[in-house]
Amino acid sequence: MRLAMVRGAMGQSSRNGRGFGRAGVAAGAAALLPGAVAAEALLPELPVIGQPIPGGTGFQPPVTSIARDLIWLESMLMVILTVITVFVVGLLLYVIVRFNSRSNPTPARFTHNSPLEVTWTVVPIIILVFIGVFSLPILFKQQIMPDADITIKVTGKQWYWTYEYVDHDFEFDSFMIGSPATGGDFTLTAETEAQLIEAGYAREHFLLATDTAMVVPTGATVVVQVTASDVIHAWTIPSFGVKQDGIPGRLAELWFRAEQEGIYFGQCSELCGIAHAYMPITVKVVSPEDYEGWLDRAIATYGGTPRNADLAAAN
Ligand SMILES: [Cu+2]
Repeated sequence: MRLAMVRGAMGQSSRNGRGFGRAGVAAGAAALLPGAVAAEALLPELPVIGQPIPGGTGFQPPVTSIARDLIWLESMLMVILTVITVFVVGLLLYVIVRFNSRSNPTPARFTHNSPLEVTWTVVPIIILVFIGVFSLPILFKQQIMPDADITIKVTGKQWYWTYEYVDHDFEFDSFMIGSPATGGDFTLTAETEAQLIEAGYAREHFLLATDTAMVVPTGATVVVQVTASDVIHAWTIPSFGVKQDGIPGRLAELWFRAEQEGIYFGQCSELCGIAHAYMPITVKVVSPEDYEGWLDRAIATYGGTPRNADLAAAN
């Protein structure tokens, strides 16, 4: 386990054109990657919308049609299951009071009641069909991939995420701010807090904010291919209503179309080892213009294929 952690923290040194060992730059905000800062620094300040709140029990604000569908379905199911629960508890109470040995000393001896048996078979079937009529279209909407405007391959690793913008041939890693890769030790030190603020987050975003974020524009259909390189991880953004296991050797897909600019957090949702709690997910949803600017800077920073290369190849 220890070996794996060291590898996770140090194995990035020569990738993505960053020619320095990460574990070596453990000092202050400088530990945040210059490349990452260059690509993201020029983005406008964004409100944090998708984050957990202390004591919260509801859903995070939905910003995709998938998330709204899920919340609607959950509310509808809650009504059905409340009615059923109240009905069953009422029946139990009625039986306890009306048919105990004191109030009903001589019990009836019959064993079958065909109309009753048909009813308790048919009514649940009707309830399940009714639920299926609403839940199956929502399930198919999630699972049938629309044509993608942007395709991003996400790979879960012990314990960070790699985002590959496959349309432009570049990738970058995303580490939690405060993890060893950013010079931290998984605790909220003054240094980590300074890094959070430097990167545009606040103290409360410790354990959620990452050094680099996945950046997508509003209104675009984003297809995310989720996989893993070592053990099973799971990629999720609650505000988007998406969650998908990343399984080594398999490529699963999810999609979303985010409607509101802002910062959205998620966390690895499959127990994946000792630092499972320290591989959060940050997605920045920006305007299409800001996305274009970020994309150009990211291509330059991470060594992707410049966008005019497609035109040149076509000529
Ligand atoms: Cu994980």
